[in-house]
Amino acid sequence: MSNRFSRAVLFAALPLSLSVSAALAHAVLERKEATPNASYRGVVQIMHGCEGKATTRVTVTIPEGVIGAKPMPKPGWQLATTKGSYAKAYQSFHGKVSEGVTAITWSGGSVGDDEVDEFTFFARISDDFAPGSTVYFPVEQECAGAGDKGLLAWTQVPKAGQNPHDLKTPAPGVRIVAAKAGGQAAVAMATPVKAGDLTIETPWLRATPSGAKVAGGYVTIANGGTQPDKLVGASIPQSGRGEIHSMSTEGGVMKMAPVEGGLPVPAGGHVALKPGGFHLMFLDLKDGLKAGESVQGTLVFEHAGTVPVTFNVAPIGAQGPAGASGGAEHQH
Ligand SMILES: [Cu+2]
Repeated sequence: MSNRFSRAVLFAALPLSLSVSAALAHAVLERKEATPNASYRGVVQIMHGCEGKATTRVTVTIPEGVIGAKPMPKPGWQLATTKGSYAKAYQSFHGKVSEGVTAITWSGGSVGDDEVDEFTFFARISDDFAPGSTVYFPVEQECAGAGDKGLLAWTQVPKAGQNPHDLKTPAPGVRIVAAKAGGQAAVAMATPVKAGDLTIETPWLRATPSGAKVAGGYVTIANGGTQPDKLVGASIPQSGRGEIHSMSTEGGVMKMAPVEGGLPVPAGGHVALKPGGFHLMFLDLKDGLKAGESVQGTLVFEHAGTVPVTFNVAPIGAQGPAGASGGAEHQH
């Protein structure tokens, strides 16, 4: 695609109020959405040079909360990385990480003003980013021989309430979206937790709308032993009180009620807490639950005692845990 053609397309597509330079001069990221707790393939696209001169250096800054960044080498370009400490430790596949690559530079090559090129890195978006937020990757672009016009800093981040289109040199942004249930970017399924004879599978919570005071929780508990047990309680830090509820339909109206004396987990059997049936109900919510988060909580059993579990938070209204395969869902 020639530069002339791309300009014509951009002019047709953009509102007239945009300044020509801001509209045409972006360094952009190819993928504009990412999921917390998942890897992200960042592709910085350089759409043209500076003042007609070729681009000879591209530097991308890896923001706090984006971890384990690794650049892809590029033939004809030298690669350099800056490493540093993160502001805090983040959970990764192999335990906590507290340092890593904070900037990547490709230099020594050339992208003509009438050419486009791409610079790729991989990184992991930590769960510090909530769905709905935007993470910015500032980019510096340098063109040899363009004098003081030869450095373009795509580093401006909109302030709260500011229209990103008002920025002259905006940093490329990536919108954080919740993992889709069943989607390939979904939160990794937690491995089942063993507690004595009990196996606790896929504890999950439903995200709450802002201001909500209650949240539903779901889990499947299997009992491989010869003694029955009972689920008698549950807790998460965001809630003042956890209860176990049943749900039934009476005269066409859904009713739920606390399960008196605990929910039996029969010897050699299992009990499934799921939308429309038995569920955990977390009351007196102090904080909302956001999709994509994981929440450390507990389940309390009459015999197995208090068992720590990690609840994954699925989107508002979800009928199953994030990352569940379709076959895991039962209709009722
Ligand atoms: Cu309930």
